[in-house]
Amino acid sequence: MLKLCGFSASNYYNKVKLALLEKGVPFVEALNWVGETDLDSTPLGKVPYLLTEHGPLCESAVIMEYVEEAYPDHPLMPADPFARAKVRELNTFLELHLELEARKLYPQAFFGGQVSDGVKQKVAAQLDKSVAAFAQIARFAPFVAGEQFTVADCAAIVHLPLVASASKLVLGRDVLADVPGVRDYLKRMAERPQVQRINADRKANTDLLLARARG
Ligand SMILES: N[C@@H](CCC(=O)N[C@@H](CS)C(=O)NCC(=O)O)C(=O)O
Repeated sequence: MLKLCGFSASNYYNKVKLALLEKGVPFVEALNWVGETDLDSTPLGKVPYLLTEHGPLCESAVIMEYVEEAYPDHPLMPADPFARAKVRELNTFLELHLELEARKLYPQAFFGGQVSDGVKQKVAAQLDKSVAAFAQIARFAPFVAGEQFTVADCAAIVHLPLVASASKLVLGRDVLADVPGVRDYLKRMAERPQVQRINADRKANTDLLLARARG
């Protein structure tokens, strides 16, 4: 049985967990906080990582591809090569250009730290560009890449709320507020039972994380 390691407050962990739930792939979870990971399985100490019958895998994009190939039922990728590429394109925008940029704000947004004014200015400028570009390619019709629920939805559902809240908390404005369709999309996705499970686990695990941080 697959074992997903990490913690449910992590958006990258939740992206993989959502894919497993949506596909109906059986798995168990192991709670491993940052700093308590098995470095033979995840050499950079990042979560999530996945223990398979063949050995460990880390990096969520790689794990997503493995799960998709090893468990082809309930596909989260279109069959057509070009449509598959468009899903990967959206995924890259979501992770490289939006989430990784917004992540620079997380220390102040969520962990009681401070981000310098210089960093804030640079992140704001980059996010404005990236959000406009993302808005150009996102479909929300009804899913982020079009008619099919895909791996890009797994990414959008976990990353977009963080981009919105981190920017609102640190920059004073939600950089996604003017993207047409995004709010309704997230509301629609939040009605999916699998997303409800992710969100309930995330809230419970975030309480634990904050209690640990307080000592
Ligand atoms: N590129 C990695 C990013 C995962 C990641 O950044 N996870 C965070 C938790 S949300 C983490 O483990 N942070 C600890 C660290 O970077 O040392 C992936 O896609 O799996």
